[in-house]
Amino acid sequence: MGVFDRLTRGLSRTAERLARRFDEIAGLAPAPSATAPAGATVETIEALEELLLGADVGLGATTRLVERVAERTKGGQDLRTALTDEITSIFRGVPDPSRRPASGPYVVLVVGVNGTGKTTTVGKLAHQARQDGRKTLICAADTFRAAAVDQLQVWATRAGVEIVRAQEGADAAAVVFDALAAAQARAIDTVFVDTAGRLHTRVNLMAELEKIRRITAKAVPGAPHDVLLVLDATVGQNGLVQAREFAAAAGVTGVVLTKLDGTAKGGIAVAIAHDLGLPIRFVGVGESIDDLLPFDPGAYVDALFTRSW
Ligand SMILES: Nc1nc2c(ncn2[C@@H]2O[C@H](COP(=O)(O)OP(=O)(O)O)[C@@H](O)[C@H]2O)c(=O)[nH]1
Ligand SMILES: [Mg+2]
Repeated sequence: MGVFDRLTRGLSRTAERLARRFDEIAGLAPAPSATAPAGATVETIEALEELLLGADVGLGATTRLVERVAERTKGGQDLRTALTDEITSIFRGVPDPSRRPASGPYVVLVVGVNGTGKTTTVGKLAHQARQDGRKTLICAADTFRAAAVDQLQVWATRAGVEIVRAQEGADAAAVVFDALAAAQARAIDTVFVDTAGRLHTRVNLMAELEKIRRITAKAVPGAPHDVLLVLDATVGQNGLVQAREFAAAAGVTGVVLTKLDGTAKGGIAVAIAHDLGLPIRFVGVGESIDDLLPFDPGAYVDALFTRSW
């Protein structure tokens, strides 16, 4: 199955909720004619607003979308084109700060609260990197729970990549330093660091992530090249609150939106781009090793709106 088909399948719950109702709403909007002037009616716009909020697009993005869609339909554009264009432009308006180093390892920190899918995502990313022919290492910096290191070990074996791990309770930043030293000594191309999602307090966690960042920069100048925040799509708008906190402490450069397959509220992707100004880099559409897809705004919008039902 191609990437687009897999995205479509992953988004099917959201699409079902959105597309059917959208078709009804679009059906309410009369085509402009000599007697009926162009422009969606107030009822149509209100129904659209309700639909977007229900799909977790969020208040800010929804307000922008309905205003612009109303304008465009006044100009004679059809509702579907207006909406899909405007959603795509929200994604395209977000700068992507990620960069690959000219030399030395490309270092990616993976952060986020417990249960969002960090460890799974590190496994999937490592698998992709290895498939692309990169020499890949993963680092188990979630030292808070022994089970977390064991879980990452399983993914390392599955993906066929090296792992640097330490004992439970070891200093996470020290493990990262060791991993980066090993990566440089072994001419590794890509390093993914799995971090803790919970410590004794949230303040401790943020302090630890800051320390990991500092150590990373010390070990590999210019690193981390990416800090990926893993957000669980099923959590909805609460994810945005988490995201702001992590973005401030960890210098997040992009988002991985997981569990899109398990929610009808995949509109959260739009809220992330609009409210946080962060690019969505990958989406998780299942628990298997290849259930991670690069995020493409056009494909996302197509998967949601341009299917025939
Ligand atoms: N359906 C689905 N489940 C996922 C996805 N990503 C992760 N999971 C599941 O979410 C749970 C928590 O994942 P884990 O990687 O341990 O989260 P962590 O605590 O952030 O490291 C596990 O049961 C994963 O299999 C996804 O994209 N789709
Ligand atoms: Mg984990």
